[in-house]
Amino acid sequence: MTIKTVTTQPFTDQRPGTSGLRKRVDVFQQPNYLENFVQSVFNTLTDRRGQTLVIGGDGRYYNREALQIILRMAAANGVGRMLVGQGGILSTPAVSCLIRKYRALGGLVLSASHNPGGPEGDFGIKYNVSNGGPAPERITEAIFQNSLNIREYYTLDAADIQLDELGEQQLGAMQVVVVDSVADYAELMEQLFDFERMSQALRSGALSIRFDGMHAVTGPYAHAILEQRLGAPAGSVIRGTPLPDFGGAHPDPNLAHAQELAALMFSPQAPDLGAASDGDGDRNMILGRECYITPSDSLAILVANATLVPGYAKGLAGVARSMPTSRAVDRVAEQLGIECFETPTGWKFFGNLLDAGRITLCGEESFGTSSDHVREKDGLWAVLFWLNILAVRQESVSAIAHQHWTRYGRNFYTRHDYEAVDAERAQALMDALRRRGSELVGQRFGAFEIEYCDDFSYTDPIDETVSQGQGLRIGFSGSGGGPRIVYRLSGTGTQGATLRVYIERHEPTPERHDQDPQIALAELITLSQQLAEIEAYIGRTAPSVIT
Ligand code: G16
Repeated sequence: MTIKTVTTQPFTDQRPGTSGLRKRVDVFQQPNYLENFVQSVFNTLTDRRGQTLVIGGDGRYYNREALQIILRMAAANGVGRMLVGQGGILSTPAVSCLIRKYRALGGLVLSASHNPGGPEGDFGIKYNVSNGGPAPERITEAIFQNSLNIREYYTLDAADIQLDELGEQQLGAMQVVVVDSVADYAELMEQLFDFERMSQALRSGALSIRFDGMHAVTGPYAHAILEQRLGAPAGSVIRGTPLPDFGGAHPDPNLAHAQELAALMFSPQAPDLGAASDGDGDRNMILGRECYITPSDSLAILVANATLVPGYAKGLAGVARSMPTSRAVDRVAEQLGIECFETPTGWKFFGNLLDAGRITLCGEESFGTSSDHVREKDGLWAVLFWLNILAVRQESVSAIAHQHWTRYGRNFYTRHDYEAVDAERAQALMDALRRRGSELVGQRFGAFEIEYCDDFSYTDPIDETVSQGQGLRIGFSGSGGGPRIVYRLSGTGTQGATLRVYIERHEPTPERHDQDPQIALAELITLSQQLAEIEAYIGRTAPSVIT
């Protein structure tokens, strides 16, 4: 088979964001757009010849076409072997698992995560390195620089690979192995969790679960693990078939987009545990009967209960959270006497700490939690972790959360997103707030006095890479770290800009733990709008999404 060299022109907008390159489908469908980015990845991988790569996606619209294009280009670029998920399907944590297990050079994830799919929706591509985690900034930046100068790409004149047939096929000199999308991942889960105990509880009816696959990638994983291996009754997994447009819904596991599940969990028919995962299976949402657990609290509770789970029975080396995530986990780490790191938003920032064995569990407010078993956040892992805790403690999710808050206090937390706003206006808002930072310190607003205002900068403790401009933090004086408001512009949106405002305050008094967070945080929410002059800059009087 002959290798074809195709002449191309650079696109100027291929800088990866928080998690790879995400654009609207029609942007990716422009002639040479995907090819340019993929060739830029291969050009950056100077040691790719003869190596193994993993590839799979969340099944969204354009997944299969993109896969065939990338496979041909991989063969033309000298890759030795490609492991592909059957039907082109692999969840993000499964890609991470396969890269590690088969010692691959890296992998490509085709997904725009929780963003909507379909011809009018979004598509995305992300490169993961040999530890199984997202490429660090120095690599994504090298890919971007390459994309600005690209003049040609390489491909093969070859027929499509049969993506649905398990086993080996040949594409030019490259071997393509279509692998079972679920098997290796399920095996890894069995090593970490007490499957026997969970299975007994689920089969006897002592424990019940409803898992919402949101018509995205985790459906097949959840059917196989929760229903077939653990014996949860059929129907425990809803919306379990991946669809190219996710059934027309947002595959975003939060109360706004998993409405059927949320309604069930606040009804008399609620099972013990309700959970959902996103487009590519790395996010999770946890609910109990009449009880929603914020991702920040979920991380803190998993850390506090980790030794109940076989894979973590020896205890944790340390933990980490992204900066805007609530500080609930910090309190648990302090009591356990382990290190707690604060990193910028983006899973890639946990990679070095995990590789160095400094942390075992980590998480983010954006519905992401995971451990050192892979180098991605892992939705189903978090659900199994909760199931394992419930099977051991035999208490409700709500009781576990309330006991946790009684011991550590409750970090009331909310995130207000102002989506699809004018990008220049949003940047102007951030610049103005940054400029005013020093004059705000010491000012009092009602009961709140500003103690610090800074632009978060992170120095990686392992390789000392510095990442600046990671979000504006306004901290108020008070006990338990003091209330806090954080402002950031999202790095994953595809339309205009999204302003994220994260609001948090610690409440030590148990009698006040049952308040609605929007009420418990009402004054700070108003203050967050005033301090940044949100209406004046972006013309919005209320957020588009509240989580
Ligand atoms: C990605 C990243 C996460 C990040 C999230 C939100 O998640 O992997 O680390 O927290 O985006 O980022 P931003 O606030 O910049 O939009 P996912 O699930 O979208 O891949």
